Parts: sequence; structure tokens; C-alpha cells
Amino acid sequence: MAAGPLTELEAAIERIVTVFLTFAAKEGRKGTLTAGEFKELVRLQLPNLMKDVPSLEEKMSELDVNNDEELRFGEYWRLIGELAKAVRRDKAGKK
Ligand SMILES: [Ca+2]
Repeated sequence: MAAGPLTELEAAIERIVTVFLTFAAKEGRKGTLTAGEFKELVRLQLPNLMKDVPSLEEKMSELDVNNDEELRFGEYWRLIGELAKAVRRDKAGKK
């Protein structure tokens, strides 16, 4: 898809997608995150931004809008959106 070198934002978007695909491919269906994959993704990739989340089980069921016990890309994307908003709030507060 990319013709030239990716910009900072393009690279960031691609990274978000690649992280999802890498963790989703580890077990079960290749295109969705099981609870185990989700926990590993959070542990390895979101240890700072999600350190205050008390229960990953609850977070997962909150994100799992179609209740199939797995997270599809769109559900993961909602989490990324929430975290991005939190980062923005944090930066705005610190300025
Ligand atoms: Ca999977």
C-alpha cells in the first residue's frame, strides 16, 4: 500500500495494526484477540497506559461489544481511541 517512506503518523497507525495482528495470531482465531492474547498485549505493549485498570477481565468484557469472548479489530480500536483520549487529556493538563 505504501509507496514512499511512511510519515510519523502513518508509521504509528501501521504499528497499531501490526501489534494487533501479531498478538491476534498467537492462538485461536487469527484475526481476533482471545482473553489470553489481550492480557499479553496489555502486559507487553500497554504497561504504562493501562497500569491503573483494576481488572482486565472487566475491561475485556466492556470492549467486547458483541460478547463473543474475543476482541475484533474494531473493539481493539475502541481501546486505542480511549487511550489516545487519555493521553491527550494528560498532555493538555500538563501544558
Ligand atoms: Ca487469536
